[in-house]
Parts: sequence; C-alpha cells; structure tokens
Amino acid sequence: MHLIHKPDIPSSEITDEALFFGRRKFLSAMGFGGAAMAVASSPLLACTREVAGQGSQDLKPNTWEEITTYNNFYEFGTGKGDPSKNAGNFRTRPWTVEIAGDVKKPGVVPLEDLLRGLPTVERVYRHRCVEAWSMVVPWNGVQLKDLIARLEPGTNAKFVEFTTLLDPAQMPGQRSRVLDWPYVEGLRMDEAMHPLTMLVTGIYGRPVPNQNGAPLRLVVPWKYGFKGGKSIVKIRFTERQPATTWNMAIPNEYGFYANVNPTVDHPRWSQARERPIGKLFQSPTLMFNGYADQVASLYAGMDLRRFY
Ligand SMILES: Nc1nc2c(c(=O)[nH]1)N[C@H]1C(S)=C(S)[C@@H](COP(=O)(O)O)O[C@H]1N2
Ligand SMILES: [Mo]
Repeated sequence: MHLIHKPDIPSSEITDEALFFGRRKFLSAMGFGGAAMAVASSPLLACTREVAGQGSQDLKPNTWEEITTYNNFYEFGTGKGDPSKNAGNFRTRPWTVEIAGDVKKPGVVPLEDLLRGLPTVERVYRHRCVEAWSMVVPWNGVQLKDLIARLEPGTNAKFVEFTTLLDPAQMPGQRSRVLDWPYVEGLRMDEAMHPLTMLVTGIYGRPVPNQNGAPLRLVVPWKYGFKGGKSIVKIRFTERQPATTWNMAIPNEYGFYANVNPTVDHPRWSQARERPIGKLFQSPTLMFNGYADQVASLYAGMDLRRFY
C-alpha cells in the first residue's frame, strides 16, 4: 500500500503567472550565505520577497494552478488531484496549536496569538518531492527560529516534533490506513533554527490553500517535501529524535534527515534528476536542493549515506 509514494506521469498544464510578476520589481541581488538571493519589494503587498536557491537553478515560481492542484496530502487522498478536490470544506478556523515538551511556555495557543508580532517573510524556494518532481513556490510565513526563540525551549530540547491534525470526519484519507495517523514530522534543533526553515501561512501573498497545508505548515527547502508537515496542531520540544511518519512506515526508504541528495538513490528509483512540474525536460537534482552553501555545515562529519 505504500507503493503509492512513487514518481508519476508528467503534468503538462502551463498557465500564466504574469499578474504576480507584474506586481513586483527586482531591486537588488544580495548574498545569503553565498547563494543567489534577490530581494524585491511590492508596492501592493508591502512585503519583501526573497528568492533563495543556487544560481544555476530556475527559480521562476510555478503557477498558482500548478501549486494548488498537484499536491501530496494523503489525509485527502493519495492522488495528486485529490487534495484540491477533497479539501475544499476543511475547517481551518478557529485553529489552535499545542506547545509541549521541554519549553518555558507550554500550552494551547490560538494560531493568531502564536504568530502575532513575528516578522513575516515571503520566500521563493525550490520544493523537491522524494518522488523526483519539483516546483518553485513563493511561500509566505515566518521563520521558525523566531517562534522558537519566543517559546524558549529548555537546554534538553534537541529536536522539535510537529504533529498534524487527526480528524477522520473531515479528512477522508484518514479513514484508510495508508499511513499511521496523525502525520508526524520532526527536525533537529539546529535545522529548526536555520533561517531558511519556515512556518508557512500563505502562497503568492494569499492564505495558504487547504490542499497546501492550511492554516500552518512546515517548509524546509533543503529536504524532501515529506518533511514539510501540513496542518500542524502541535509543536513539541524533545531530547529524543521524534518518530516520524514516513521514517516509521518504511525506514529503509525514508530517513529522518531526508536531505535532498542526488547521490543517494531511493531504493526504488534514482534521485539524480527531477521533473520540474510545468516543464518538458528533467533537470539534475542538486545537493541539498541547491541550498548546500547555507546548510551543508549542519551535517559536517556525518555520513550522508547512513543518515539519509
Ligand atoms: N499532513 C501531511 N503533510 C504532508 C503530506 C501529507 O500527506 N500529510 N505530504 C508531504 C509530502 S510527501 C510532500 S511532497 C509535501 C507536498 O506539499 P505541496 O502539496 O504543498 O506541494 O507535503 C508533505 N506534507
Ligand atoms: Mo513528497
């Protein structure tokens, strides 16, 4: 039953995102740990848009249509079109997040209060699924590190666990046992504190659509997409590495780290190349999804064939 998680056929939908680009003007390019990162300002949305990735990569965002109709969100079905079809009535307000574990400020917090006052960012990141397809997405949200700093984890907090919603009444996929529900993901504390790691609440300046993980999801651009848990209801600080859903389901295929690595094949397919959604041709996959300059140091001394 887990064989569903595999590369599939190309999508050929290409629509026009000129409207989005028309709103923004690139002002400058600046270094962000050595990689290409451009900053633009938008008079309409009054926010700063940063583009992060390796210079050799195409960082032109996919269309709204592509980003919101080609999804993995097994709670709403295993087909790429299922989440956009089945998540329409999913209720994401009101929403609370439980803060738990080794942290100074535990409790159940309304989402608005949790994020209130944190600096918002708009980041264009490459998004690479373990199934060897990729997209470029303009995410809106906050840096996870800013929230963590406010919550004040204790010194024994070595990992952060993210638990997502369990609600079979609203999530038809949870009525089948395709995965162990709820979907859980986790990061090491230094990964969680990395400035690239985001808690996402929007895409293209609009609220994040249900199928993309409303109202709150994780985005870690140097890791395979499955690390980015959708519809988060609990954030727990812990000393032990959390048991994460795909890693528990099929440990030899899905590691805890899940760093994008073209030299470590998935046991059932190569990870050397990827299929950019909306493009005709495959492209080579880059180490850490193009974010090696920023994140390789987090894994210095680790055997990345063992810790995949
Ligand atoms: N709760 C939950 N989060 C999830 C998933 C899921 O099935 N359930 N799928 C993951 C996978 S495999 C990927 S590739 C990304 C897809 O995000 P997207 O649909 O916004 O591109 O979400 C991840 N987060
Ligand atoms: Mo994925």
